Amino acid sequence: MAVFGKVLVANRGEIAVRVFRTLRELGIGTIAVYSRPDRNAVHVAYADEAYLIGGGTPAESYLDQAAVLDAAQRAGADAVHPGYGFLAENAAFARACEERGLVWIGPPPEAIEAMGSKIEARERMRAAGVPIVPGVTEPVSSAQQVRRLGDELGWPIAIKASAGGGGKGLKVVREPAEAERAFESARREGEAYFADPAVYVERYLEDPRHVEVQVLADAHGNVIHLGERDCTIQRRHQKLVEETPSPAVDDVLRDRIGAIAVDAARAVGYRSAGTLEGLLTREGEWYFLEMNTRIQVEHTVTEMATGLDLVREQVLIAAGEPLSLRQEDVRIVGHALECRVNAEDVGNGFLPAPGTIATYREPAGPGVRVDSGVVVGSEISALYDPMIAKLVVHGVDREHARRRMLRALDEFEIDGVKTLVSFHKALLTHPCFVEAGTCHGLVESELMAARAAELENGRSFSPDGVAFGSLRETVRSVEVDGRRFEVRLLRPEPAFAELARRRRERGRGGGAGGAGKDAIVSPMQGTVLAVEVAEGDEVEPGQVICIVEAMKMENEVHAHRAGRVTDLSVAPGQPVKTDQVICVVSSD
Ligand code: MV4
Repeated sequence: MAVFGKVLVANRGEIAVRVFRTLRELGIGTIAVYSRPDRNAVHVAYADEAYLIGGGTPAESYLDQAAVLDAAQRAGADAVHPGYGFLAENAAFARACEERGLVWIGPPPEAIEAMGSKIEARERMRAAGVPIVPGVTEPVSSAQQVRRLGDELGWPIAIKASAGGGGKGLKVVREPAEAERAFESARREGEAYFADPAVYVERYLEDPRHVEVQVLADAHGNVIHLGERDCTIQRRHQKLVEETPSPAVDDVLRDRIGAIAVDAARAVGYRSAGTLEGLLTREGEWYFLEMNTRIQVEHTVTEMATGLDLVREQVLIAAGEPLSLRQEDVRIVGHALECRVNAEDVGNGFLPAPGTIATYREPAGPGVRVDSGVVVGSEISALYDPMIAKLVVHGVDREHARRRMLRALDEFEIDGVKTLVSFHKALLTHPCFVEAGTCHGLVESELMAARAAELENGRSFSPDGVAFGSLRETVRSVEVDGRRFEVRLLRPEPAFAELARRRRERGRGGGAGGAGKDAIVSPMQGTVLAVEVAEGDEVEPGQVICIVEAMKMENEVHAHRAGRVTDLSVAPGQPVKTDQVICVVSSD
């Protein structure tokens, strides 16, 4: 007998398909919901039944609680799985499900709430004996208080939005003089995006690794951990590559942070799958950052290394079953790596690159898993997250997994939209990744963008193994006398420094004649929030020119040199495009 008759998945894309697959294995009927632009989406075709939701805009559909609940009722669903994003960490929605007699496949609403406020989460964790990053467990109310805390904790410090999470609203404050602006900016962001201006302060840890622990808790008091995931490779707090085990965690440290995570889950009465995010310092200290009360994008690496199905555990836990294994039965085997294949333009600051998928061929073979929700003809819409697929591999050790990933990336064929496939080839062949460094700054470097552009038409493997910075390889098919040959063209590759310089010059040059490399351009499409200089001002290198808001984050645009501000062409409230000239800084 199946534990539920039918389950509705309140989500779209790869995670909806991912959850449906497990439901089907469990003999449970699958119900999809979809927005108008998603009528032809893969998750809709996969499910047994599908319901159109959202009278509002398509972007709001999957957030329309009443519409989702109505669909559940119409379909006769027994339970709701929220996936990640959208309503996954919405305590009110979890309660609304339960009030309508629908089982919520997730944690108790009280646990979602406790962890949703990052300040409350810090206080709860501190009280439970969980190590938190040194700092406050109450809201900070003035810039003066920020300065005092900086003197107390030691500079630099981090200001974070209490309702933010995942680094949204994070401000690094290097010295007292920066406190005022960072404090105001963090509060503004909190208020604008989360309707909560509360901020808190932590010591800023330099060059940490992002190490998170997966936990499972059932309704019978059993709590276990499934080891850690290392998500250090990120860009603007978006994870790009995840792996398990962490190259920086040994068995002793794993037991220690695992036990901390289990204590933390117990302290909030947790149930279901959850993740304790933390920072690991070079000294081997692990500090709690926040808890994600949902299934995460990167849960797949843990599945590969443990052989478990985390969604299956979630469903069975929600049905009241005990965990399928005990802590001593958990085995972490080999090494798993995940690359997020987003429709993004690396050459243009990782801007989402919507479009229609024209060619699509997924890699396969030993140790390869692809979780996706697209086919040829699928529309990658600007309305939703640009992730096309997650490419996950498993190998006997990290180097095996890395090479397997490169092989799989070489097999992945996607046309019609720009993707991160070449970027991942560039990153995984870079010595910093090979040596398991933190690679801070590398991801956003010109070098990575240049290398990714080169790899766009070539393979990451050369006959001599990993090619990096020597010969550039392109493969061409030719036919000679009725026989087909693959010809490998090997040409010397220009030095990175030179390539990077040329890219930079191209990027800046576009504007008005004469402005040339003295022009300050917007690094992204967004809205100008504040202009910190006036026409004619003398500025120092690094001084803030203006603040551009894009994708719920404030970004400072800096002067690249000392000089005088002229041709200032933006004002607060005004939209700006990528590479649009903001002003010119020239020395007379
Ligand atoms: C930090 C930090 C340093 N000190 N907090 C928060 C959410 C996550 N996405 C990144 N976050 C950070 N929080 C304090 N007190 C540095 C980061 C951070 C980071 C951490 C690990 C690996 C990569 C990172 C990239 C940017 C910021």
